[in-house]
Amino acid sequence: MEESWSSKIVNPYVKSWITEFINLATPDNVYVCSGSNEEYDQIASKLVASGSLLPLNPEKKFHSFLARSDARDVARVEKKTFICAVNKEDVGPTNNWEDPEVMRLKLSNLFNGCMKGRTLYVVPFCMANLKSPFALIGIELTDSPYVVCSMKIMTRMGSEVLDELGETNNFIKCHHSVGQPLLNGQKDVQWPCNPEKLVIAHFHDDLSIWSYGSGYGGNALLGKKSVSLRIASYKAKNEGWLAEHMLIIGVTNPEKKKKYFAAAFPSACGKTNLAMLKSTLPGWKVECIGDDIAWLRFGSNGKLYAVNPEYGFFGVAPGTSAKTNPNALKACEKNSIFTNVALTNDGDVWWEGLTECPPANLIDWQGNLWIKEKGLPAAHPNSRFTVPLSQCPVLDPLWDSPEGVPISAIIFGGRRKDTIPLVLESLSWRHGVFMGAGMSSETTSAVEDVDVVIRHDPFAMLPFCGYNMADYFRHWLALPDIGNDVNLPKIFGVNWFRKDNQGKYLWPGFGDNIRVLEWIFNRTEEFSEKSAIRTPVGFVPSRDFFNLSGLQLTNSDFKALFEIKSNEWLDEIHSIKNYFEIFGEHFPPALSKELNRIELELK
Ligand code: GTP
Ligand code: SPV
Ligand code: MN
Repeated sequence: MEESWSSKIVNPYVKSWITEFINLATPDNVYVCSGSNEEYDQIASKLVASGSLLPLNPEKKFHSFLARSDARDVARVEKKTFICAVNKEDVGPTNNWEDPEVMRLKLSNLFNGCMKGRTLYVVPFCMANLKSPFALIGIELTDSPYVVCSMKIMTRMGSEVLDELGETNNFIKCHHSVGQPLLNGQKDVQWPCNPEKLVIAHFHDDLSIWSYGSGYGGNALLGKKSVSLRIASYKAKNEGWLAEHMLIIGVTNPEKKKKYFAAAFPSACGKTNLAMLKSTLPGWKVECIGDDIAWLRFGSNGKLYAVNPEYGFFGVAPGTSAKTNPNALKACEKNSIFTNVALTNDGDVWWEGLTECPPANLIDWQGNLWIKEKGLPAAHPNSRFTVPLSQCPVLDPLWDSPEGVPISAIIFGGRRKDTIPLVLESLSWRHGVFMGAGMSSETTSAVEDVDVVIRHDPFAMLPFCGYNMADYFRHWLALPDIGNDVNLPKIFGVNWFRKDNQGKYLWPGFGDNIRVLEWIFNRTEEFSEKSAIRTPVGFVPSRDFFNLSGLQLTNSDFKALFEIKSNEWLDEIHSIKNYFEIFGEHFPPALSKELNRIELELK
């Protein structure tokens, strides 16, 4: 067994790292992934044979599968996500901290023998184009074949990555186990996991990641949140760039002029939808580069350039329909893995919002006949599709560009029923950073869907910033000093979710969000003095410069969408002020100044 895996690994650092890990986790077999399509099919077939994957009807969803997770393993678990550094201060008040030595001891106990009865897969992957100056190589050691298949879709995975790595030790060490060893020939379950012992740890000292107990999403596909946000943001701070929870789009106007925007919204607040927007305005076009993560660096011309480090979409299924996001539906017609959606009796998938009426004889996400009257959803609210980026019908021609695309606007957004207008433009870079730092968003409790709680989520990075968030604010404030001949993007805020007194959304959203993009586009041009009105909290559109053609929006709705109410904003500022206090001495005074300015102007 040993010869076969070690003959595929020439890099001495990788070899000794794997050897050490084998001694700890004691898998029965070791397999080095080549990343080929044949290999994907072989692993998927094994998962089908064991009942972990269900092949869908190829006439409905070609070469695609349904996975049903354990009901206790359905989403990221923030409470069990840790950043480990010697000083608690380096991690800040928004992260769970653990001492590296304490955590290493805990992990060595957890991982001891954890792969008994299983195969250890060695998954070499690269975030961003292999030839890009942004590229970051990782190797994930995992005992989950579902993770292997997902990593093949979500990252550039396989032998070329090892070739590119050569003999260097410049790679992120990712360790992952579902935490359920199979002892004495014990039979496997459909979705092995160990939720009671779940832990996802990130280390500042060697940038390694250790994830135990979950097979789901960001907990287990370590290239995504763990490498590309938590570890990357920490590296970015030290190296003068940014790793952000942002989509990237190209926007073309009727004159065929094109600009690129990046937008940060918290989880389940509309990134995938905006990333694939189908314009309702003639002549305007949006093309997609990424829907979740952006890495941004200054080019030699002083502009910020962005790449999407990912290779696939891991998108929220519920709510995705021919009306809201036709491009996502097209993307997942083939070569897709669906997790925790419902199954139709002709071997297709279904989720809430896909069609108005659910089809008859649905099997719910847990594999039982769905009974509508019980009032439970057929698909889990966090059910997802995993599809290759290349299948997006509106993929931007520069999606794989090693240098990335120049960003003209950065957009922050959240889900807020009041206070925040449809769109705002920051008054300055510093005010823009304040807008990001002061972001908050509603989280609807997944099942009951009643309690609306607002949580502060700076830059939509609350669960993903790999170091002290206040130092992250400082990093953003310092960007004008990092870029030479600085040509920074303008910063905007958006809110698609403002409601009227009856609790109805004031804004149609989705394809009509192009109207907001149009205004932003035009505001990034030079000729823009008349198109906005200055308020203490930013510029809002002048009515004549905001395109409402073809929309049935009343005067009072327009007013309600854009209104800045001083009483609401004073409450908002008060809440932000209280929140900022958790950061103590790390907090940058520039943001306090900005806050005081707004407060004074509002009074
Ligand atoms: P993550 O993948 O978790 O990071 O989520 P995301 O930010 O990509 O969110 P996504 O685009 O998947 O949207 C989440 C939910 O918001 C879905 O139920 C959408 O239907 C809904 N949504 C997205 N855009 C709009 C909009 O413009 N208006 C309204 N009302 N709902 C929207
Ligand atoms: C998010 O929660 O922001 C996601 C899904 O994109 S996961 O990859 O599971 O983190
Ligand atoms: Mn996300």
